[in-house]
Amino acid sequence: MAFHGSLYVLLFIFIIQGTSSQNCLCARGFCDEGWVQYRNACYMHVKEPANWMEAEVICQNHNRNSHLASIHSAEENDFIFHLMGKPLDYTKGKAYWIGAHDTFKEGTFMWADGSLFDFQTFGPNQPDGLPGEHYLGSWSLQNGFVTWNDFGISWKFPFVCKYSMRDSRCHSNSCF
Ligand SMILES: [Ca+2]
Repeated sequence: MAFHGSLYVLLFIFIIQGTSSQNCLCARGFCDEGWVQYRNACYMHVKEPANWMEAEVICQNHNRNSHLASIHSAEENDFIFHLMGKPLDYTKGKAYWIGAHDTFKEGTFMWADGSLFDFQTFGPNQPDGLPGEHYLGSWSLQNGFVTWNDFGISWKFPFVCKYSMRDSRCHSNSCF
């Protein structure tokens, strides 16, 4: 029995370690319920498809500091790709909106949350700025990383919301 007890303890430790190191996309961390923490921000995968503008409004309604997600590194881009379930075929709606647009000046993209547009990972020949294509979403894999495309607003995709914990009011036990 003692042997079995030890085995169960070992199994339990293994599961805990496996959860923290491999499946950490489900970690709420310090985020509000329904959100997943990555570094100092919280993310939410919204599965119901919407056009870009509808998606941005829905993100703002979830949390007062939330917008469609801005992305500032290849690592963050990869995290979101996994959070979204690695969707790849946008022709079947299997893509997702992120928070950039160039509606003010063609070719000059801005993040909806006001952060600096300091990282980009467009696919080949994108953004092509076809008429009405002002909104960024995921597009295709290149060398194992998902790239972006500028889409027209009429596409309906799932989307990812984000809020920075630095911008949030601290609740009990929910800030550093
Ligand atoms: Ca395009």
